Amino acid sequence: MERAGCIEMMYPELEDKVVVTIMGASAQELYNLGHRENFFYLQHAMGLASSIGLGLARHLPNERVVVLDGDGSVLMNLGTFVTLARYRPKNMIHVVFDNGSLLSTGGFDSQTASGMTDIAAIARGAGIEHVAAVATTTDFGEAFVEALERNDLSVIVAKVAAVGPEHYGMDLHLPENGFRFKRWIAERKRAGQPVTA
Ligand SMILES: Cc1ncc(C[n+]2csc(CCOP(=O)(O)OP(=O)(O)O)c2C)c(N)n1
Repeated sequence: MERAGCIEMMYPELEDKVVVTIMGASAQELYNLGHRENFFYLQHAMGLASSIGLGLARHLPNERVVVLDGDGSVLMNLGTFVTLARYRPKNMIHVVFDNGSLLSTGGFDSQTASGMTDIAAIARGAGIEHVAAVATTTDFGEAFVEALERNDLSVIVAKVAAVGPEHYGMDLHLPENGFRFKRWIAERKRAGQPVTA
């Protein structure tokens, strides 16, 4: 299974969600489908997409937050699962694309390539109840639909091939993306989403 196909499958559902991605290939593959103002591509801060997602989910309880993460990134911030389990944001879906690789910076193996490290097991062990481990596009689609229907924190660990986009390059730098993303959230609030902060 390829991540690009999974993201393409998710794309129509992401229209009205608060979306945070890691940098590199995941960001590029989503961007290539067509940027939307509700997409935030977290550059540089490797590992922290789910932490930002958690903050957004708690701040915006009436929005659904979808985080697109990678194995290398999540391995740099394993404590995130413990914090997610503790706060259990019902409105957050955390997708970890596990390609066993640090693909965006040259394709070096990550620790999951060894077969020893099981990210889904780590998430379960941290106390997260709804964790799906999938390896086919059909199972991914089903897990994502179930997560959308569930009113609870969901983690999906998707085993994908270590392949990425042919070209990297987004005409949207971090500050501009950040300002526009913030504005999208503010406009949603003005349009009637209750504010809790
Ligand atoms: C703290 C830190 N270390 C290293 C990097 C460089 N870096 C950017 S993306 C990346 C690989 C990310 O791997 P993964 O999350 O598995 O996603 P993939 O690239 O495989 O899609 C690395 C090492 C960084 N941005 N920040």
